[in-house]
Amino acid sequence: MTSYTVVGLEVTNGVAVVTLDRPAALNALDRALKTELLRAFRDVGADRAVRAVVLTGAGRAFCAGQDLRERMDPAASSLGVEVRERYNPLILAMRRLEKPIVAAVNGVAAGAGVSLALACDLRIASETASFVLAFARIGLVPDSGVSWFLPRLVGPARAAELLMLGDPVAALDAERIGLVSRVVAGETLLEEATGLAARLAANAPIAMSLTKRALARGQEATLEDALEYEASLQAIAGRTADHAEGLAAFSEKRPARFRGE
Ligand code: T3D
Repeated sequence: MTSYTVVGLEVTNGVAVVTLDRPAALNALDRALKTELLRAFRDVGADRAVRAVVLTGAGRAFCAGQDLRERMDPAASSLGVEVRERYNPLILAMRRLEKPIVAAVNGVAAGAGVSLALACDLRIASETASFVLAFARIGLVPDSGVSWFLPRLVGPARAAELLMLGDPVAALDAERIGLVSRVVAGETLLEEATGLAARLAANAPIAMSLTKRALARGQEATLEDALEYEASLQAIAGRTADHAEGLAAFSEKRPARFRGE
């Protein structure tokens, strides 16, 4: 794997922990962080030893969104360029990563920081986490996929309220409205997230990857299309050695040992 300056990347037992590491700026996304984060997702995608990923932030925040100091630099690229060339590829890389990603939201997530959390497959948060759809507060519109992810998670009316008012959503409220699936004590967040990722890593990798595709397609498809797509993916999964291993483990009453084949 390549080296990083503002991203931490550690792989243990099939789980990669990717850490946004600019704590003094609440892990705000400057050019370097966006570039390294994209590279990190490409690196973990290419590493066969990695079977699940945890995304978290260093220090007291998850991610404060776009680095506003960088945005105020007169030499900063225009917003349209920045979103198209930096944010969109990052969000797509996360969605297309053929491995599950767990967001461990350790503190405040704002603006595009919320987008990063929403682009993950599962989200757990510490009691101190909060979500601020900060775009309207600074005269901007939702970007980095928020307008796509948020209504699907919390419903269109609540999404409109969160995006238009920008009020912070505390962790327990985020759990209540379906923004995160679980809230845990801050001290145990990383352990809980890596534990969850370890369970995902122990599953059959091809089935996990195809499940991610099925869920993505299901957001858009008609029932007929979704049924057909499921059938085509099941045909692929059914031919894997891991499916044979799953059946063998069932009949031998032992845990399956999936190898990604
Ligand atoms: O390219 C583009 O612009 C397009 C993309 C846009 C997508 C977006 O993400 S738009 C949304 C950008 N983010 C925000 O508007 C959030 C701004 N930050 C805040 O509202 C607050 O900082 C938080 C609610 C996140 C946290 O509040 P609090 O009170 O816990 O912390 P704080 O004191 O405000 O911040 C602590 C430090 O982090 C502070 O630095 P200092 O004074 O100690 O040197 C603050 O300036 C810095 N910081 C916080 N957020 C950002 C940031 N620095 C740069 N960029 C930030 N986004």
